[in-house]
Amino acid sequence: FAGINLLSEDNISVKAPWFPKHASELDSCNHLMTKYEPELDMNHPGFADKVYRQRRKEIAEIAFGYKFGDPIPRISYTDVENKTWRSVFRTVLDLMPKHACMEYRLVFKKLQDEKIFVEDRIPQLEEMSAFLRRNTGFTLRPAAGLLTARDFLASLAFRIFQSTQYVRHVNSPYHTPEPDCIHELLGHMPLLADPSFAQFSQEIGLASLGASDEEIEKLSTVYWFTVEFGLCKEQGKIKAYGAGLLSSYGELLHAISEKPEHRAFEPASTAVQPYQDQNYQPIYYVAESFEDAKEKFRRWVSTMSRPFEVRFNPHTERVEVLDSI
Ligand code: TIH
Ligand code: FE2
Repeated sequence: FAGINLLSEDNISVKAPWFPKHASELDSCNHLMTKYEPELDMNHPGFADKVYRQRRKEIAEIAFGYKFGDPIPRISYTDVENKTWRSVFRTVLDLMPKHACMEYRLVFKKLQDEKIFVEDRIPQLEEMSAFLRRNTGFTLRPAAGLLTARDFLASLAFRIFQSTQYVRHVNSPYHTPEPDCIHELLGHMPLLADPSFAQFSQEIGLASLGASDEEIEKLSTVYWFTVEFGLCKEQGKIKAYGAGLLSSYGELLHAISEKPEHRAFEPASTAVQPYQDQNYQPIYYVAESFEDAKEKFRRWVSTMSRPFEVRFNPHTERVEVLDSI
């Protein structure tokens, strides 16, 4: 290992913005963006619904009080919340066989076999976290809402996914501009249990540690067009793997229709493409496969400016910082 040295905290901070070195430091990576909140956004379907806003507050408190290592408190979901879940769950069951990628379909089946995915109740984050842990080592921690890109991406470096726990408003089951637990559970969780995809997610996270603001913006754009809204090829057909498509009946049908533009995934150009976060995307990027996306991503990341390398040590749950040669 000639030329590779572990960097001390003092040396890192001269070279880059602060970032968490141990999974427990994610306790301070929970800064929220104030976008699409029912309290602030008049167009939010929950804006005029006092009961809904109160419920959101109650659930947010759990995330604010959460500390690394705590079990995720269970939520007793109401009949209305479970009903919203059921409507979305049924549309996924309906569309998935034809339009979701194979990796998603496989894990979905596993989740049904283990009775974690059933139509009449919302799965608890704690049971989902245990499922992910035994499949890829990913775990969950509760988030109060939409986090800053820097905080959200940092957690992925530790194979930790910050997940909301509240439920979208019953009046907009098939598309919402903000994440909610239906989106996290039906959109993200199945693929986080796939080894290749879990690796890709963690690599985006690792690349974000200590990155400049401009690089964080690029990485979150890549994340947006892959993990959230990615399409991929499977035996000549276009399939969905993006979580925002799999949790939104409305957008999935739009994405695979003739209406939007489909482009080949190419990190350097994808990273600078402005995106739509209030409505359906006008452009989607198509990956050849997860493996191909990962390889292209790695090549692109190696052109970034960070003057050191990082690697995750799963035994200590610590990120080690190496001086690059
Ligand atoms: N639009 C998605 C849905 O309706 O399920 C949720 C989100 C995806 C990405 C950001 S918010
Ligand atoms: Fe998401």
